[in-house]
Amino acid sequence: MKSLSESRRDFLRKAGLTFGASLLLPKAALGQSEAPQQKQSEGATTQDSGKPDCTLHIRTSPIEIAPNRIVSVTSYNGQFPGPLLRFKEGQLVTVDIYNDTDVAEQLHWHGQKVSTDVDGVSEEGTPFIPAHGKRRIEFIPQPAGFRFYHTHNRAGANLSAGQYSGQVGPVYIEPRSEPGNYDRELFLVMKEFEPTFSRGGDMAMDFLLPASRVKALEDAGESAMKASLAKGMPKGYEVGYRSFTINGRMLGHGEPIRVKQGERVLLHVLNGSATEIRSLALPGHSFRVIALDGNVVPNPVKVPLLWLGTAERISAIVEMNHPGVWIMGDLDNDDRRHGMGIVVEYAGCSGKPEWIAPLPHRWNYMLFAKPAASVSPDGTFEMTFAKDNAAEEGFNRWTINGVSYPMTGEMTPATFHLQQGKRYRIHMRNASDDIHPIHLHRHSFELTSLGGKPTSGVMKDVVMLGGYQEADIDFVADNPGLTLFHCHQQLHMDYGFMTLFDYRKSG
Ligand SMILES: [Cu+2]
Repeated sequence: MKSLSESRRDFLRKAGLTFGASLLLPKAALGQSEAPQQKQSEGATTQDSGKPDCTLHIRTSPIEIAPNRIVSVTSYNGQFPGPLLRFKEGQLVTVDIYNDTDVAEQLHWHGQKVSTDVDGVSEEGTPFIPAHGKRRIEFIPQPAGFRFYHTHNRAGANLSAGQYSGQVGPVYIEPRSEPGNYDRELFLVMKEFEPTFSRGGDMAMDFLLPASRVKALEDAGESAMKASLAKGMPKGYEVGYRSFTINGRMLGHGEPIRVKQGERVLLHVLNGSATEIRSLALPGHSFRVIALDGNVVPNPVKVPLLWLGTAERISAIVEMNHPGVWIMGDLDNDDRRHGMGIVVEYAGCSGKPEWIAPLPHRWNYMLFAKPAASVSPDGTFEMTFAKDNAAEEGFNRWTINGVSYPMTGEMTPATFHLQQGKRYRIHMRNASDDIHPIHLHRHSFELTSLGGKPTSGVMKDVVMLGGYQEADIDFVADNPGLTLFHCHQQLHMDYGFMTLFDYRKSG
């Protein structure tokens, strides 16, 4: 039998890649030829000649998620997930992006501190990669850690567009010095396929700590929903999926992760979903969380299971000390049975993979934090998020402070104005029962308060804000230009849940 890494290498070779790396790498392979070469000039202009460090082709292609179960999606280089891109922190890279589809595209470098010209977001003014056209970009990868790339097109009612497609790929930016307490690393991308609309309303999920809700937000949200339903309005559309995958294969249909007793495996887990919150457990094992969204946490502790909002990443070390053949999978029985899992097989063990549901455990970002620090920001923005049930042709319309971002795809003036170098706080209030994975572009932010409890030291670029909850995030305005802020749930961002910050380079 081939190992996972060998089989993926075969796959990559067959896919005709010009670069890329296996998603499963022995530690010894880190920093080898996959990493882009160092460039001489950091201030180089974007010229179209010369060899790029990597090439991405956006194209429609069949993806086999299980034997004879083939979905047709827009992908990167004809594969799912897109190739793992390994960059070196601070070393300029050149990327050629070809768009072989009929639709203009945007490729967003999620979690990176890049310019608006490169970020891959039309709302910030990044040029589109034209249909059947090409764009060459250059940027300095930063900060170090686990990032990813994905499309930033609006999908609206089109379930083959935006992140419903297969346009998701991992990025690892190697730090100048690698923390070394593991034997090998493994990238896992969780992603659903074959989306469909439903009108049932999503089930409320309630796994976040602290659990404290704000009564005023709850009253406002519940009464708005009651009033809408009383007028005979059905609930707004939600998205469900027929198939579920890790690294593009349904549970039981990919190569197992083969491990040895005593091995310490560093998992880099990405929730690549367009709309879903995911969880992950491995029976009899725990996860020592060392980084959230690629940023090293101050307090790396063990937890029995992981929760990830859309676009969140968790890097965690699993010590393989419980031999057997296990299903590492999502806690949701239905989703796991429809594919959201991967088999972990110890050397010398055989038999049917076993799933044992973990004991209930709630997810609390503050477990990984430092004690609260009293830092006062230079300015605070108040934001309240609300839902107009089914108000936009059957879709829920989303607002920030009562304003819905225009759905035309055109550039709009920024709502929030900043000054370079200042530290800002966003006080977020969720007047809906949905959990929102809130994302800020081109900056990392620090969690400073969750559910009314102060905290510090956890740096992220996406944070889940619970139903009727409030939270504070702080960021330093250190990357001038238009900066998009939005919910990462595709249906929410596409129907208004976005706004823009702006500030100029000073001096
Ligand atoms: Cu949302």
